[in-house]
Amino acid sequence: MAYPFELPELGYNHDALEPHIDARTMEIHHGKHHAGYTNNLNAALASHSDLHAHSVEDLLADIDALPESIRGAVRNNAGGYANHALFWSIMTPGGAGNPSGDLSAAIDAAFGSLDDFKSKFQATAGGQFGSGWGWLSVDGHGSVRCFSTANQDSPLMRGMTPILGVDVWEHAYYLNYQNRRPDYLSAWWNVVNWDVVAQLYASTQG
Ligand code: MN3
Repeated sequence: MAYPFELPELGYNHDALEPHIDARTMEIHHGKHHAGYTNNLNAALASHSDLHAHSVEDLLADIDALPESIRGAVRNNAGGYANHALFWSIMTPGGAGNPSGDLSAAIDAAFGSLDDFKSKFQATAGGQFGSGWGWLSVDGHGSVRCFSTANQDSPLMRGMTPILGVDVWEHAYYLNYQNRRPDYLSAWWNVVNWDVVAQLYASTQG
């Protein structure tokens, strides 16, 4: 996937994640916010044909190599493009599966147990000041790491591969939860597609 980037399909209806994420939030989030990042990313790259073959992952992993004139725009909008594409893909109506096999072992090794990971993840994402994301990412040694990033910054900018991410920008939850970010994060586990997360983890293991 490279320039021109296209808004990915959701893969489910706007109301499919209710009651945990409401249909209106999904409409605006996907159709306006994600579409905006997509359009702005393409606009930033339009006159830089030397970058048109690059994947969004490559752009983010090598962000410091980009021309200064577009670096900020690509950081924000390639991040927004990739983060949301992952976010939609790791959710499914009613959720799916539970960590098992290698992913389960990696989570246990890093955090002690799945419940301990969930607690840390919720505290980390809940504690991100202002807008950003909470992540489970795989580092260069194949270990899983939990941290948050500000704005649309991607774990790819730190040399890590995100496999689970939650959007904690207010646009992701405000209509339904207002200021109650912790309630949104607690409910969010109900729509996580662990089967996809496990596939993403497996794809990082040479
Ligand atoms: Mn968002």
